Amino acid sequence: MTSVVISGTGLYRPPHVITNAELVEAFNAYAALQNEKHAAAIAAGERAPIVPSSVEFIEKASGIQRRYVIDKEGVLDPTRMYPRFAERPDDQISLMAEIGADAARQALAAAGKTGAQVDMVLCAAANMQRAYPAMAIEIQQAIGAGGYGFDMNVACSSATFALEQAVNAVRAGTANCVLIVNPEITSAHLEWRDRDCHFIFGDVCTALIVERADTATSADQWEVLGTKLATQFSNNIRNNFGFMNRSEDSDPNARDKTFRQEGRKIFKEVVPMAAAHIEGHLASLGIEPSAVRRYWLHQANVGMNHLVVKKLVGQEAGSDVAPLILDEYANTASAGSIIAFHEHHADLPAGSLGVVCSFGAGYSVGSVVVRRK
Ligand code: CO8
Repeated sequence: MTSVVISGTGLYRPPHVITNAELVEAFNAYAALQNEKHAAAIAAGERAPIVPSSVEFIEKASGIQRRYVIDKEGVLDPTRMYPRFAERPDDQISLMAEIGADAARQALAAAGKTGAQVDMVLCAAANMQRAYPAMAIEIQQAIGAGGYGFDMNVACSSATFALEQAVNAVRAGTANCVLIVNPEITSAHLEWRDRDCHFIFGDVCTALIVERADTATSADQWEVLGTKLATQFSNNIRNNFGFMNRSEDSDPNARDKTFRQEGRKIFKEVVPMAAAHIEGHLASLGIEPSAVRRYWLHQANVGMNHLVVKKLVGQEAGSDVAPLILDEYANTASAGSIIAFHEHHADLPAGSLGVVCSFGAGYSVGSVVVRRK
């Protein structure tokens, strides 16, 4: 079987940071404005007041300290509470493709490849800017790649699901060098006016180069030993935004047209699902969970990651075993586990085993077992 490696990674980090203190200040200003506007209805008991948010809650419940965003001003404007992006003409590169191409160029440089050597581009993310033409094809053009490209969406598991498609394509000989990008502009589909989830997400874009081991020249190669994907239907993470909204005569600004979740239920259901998935995948490869040097896990909640690793290795594992990037980046949907891999793999010696694992909406779980060459 053709040996396949991850030979380069890239990371686009947006220019603006929002701290929890700034976020809570904006949310509480929004709440005060709304409560003032609806004071009569609130006094009459017809409407519940908006309860303020708190930095302490956010840090204790999630582990998130701050997040990067492409536009800060719109998000923190209490009369707006979502980012402001200028509409671009059709002859200008789209925002998703622009940050995708930026991360892609970094991954190409790390892998020692040119855009022209890429023959498959996967744009894998939790939301797409438009239906068509595919952002992947726009990125293909921007970097001068050949072959073909397409967009794919498996929410927070988009990157690991794309990794399996890339590995299979290289093994089957339908591609030699695959670029995966995960442009996650979560700020555009997060409901910043909802206290239960306004702190959760951040913007970012990651990129990976996946290629035949016999063509790879990078000093930093990770052989893919196996990939395993699973899905199981759940309504606990949902977004009803879609192309049929107009025909349904539904309100485009209704709460269900942005991200919403049942955070407690997800926590309870997804932790055992992810741990069992990883354990089963490792067992199929004859690997004990304790033999894995590093777990690069999906970054949604610090407690979730601690519990997944504890179920696997039977003890509290520190950040050396399962690095956290959540404190700095928040949840970046499909990019989270890839940021963890990008930032925390260089110190490991040849032969080290690692697992990249995502879990999220669908539900979906994807794991990729790798070994440093
Ligand atoms: N400030 C102060 N208090 C608050 C706040 C706040 N901001 N929010 C809630 N509270 C209060 C609640 O009102 C509640 O009060 P009470 O006990 O009086 O009723 C109390 O705090 C506890 O609330 P919760 O039970 O909701 O709090 P939790 O401890 O469960 O923490 C979390 C909430 C952090 C959301 C936690 O449940 C969690 O992280 N769960 C897992 C979430 C997760 O993994 N989600 C995955 C979603 S992402 C994904 O898969 C990708 C989707 C596609 C991307 C979309 C991009 C936009």
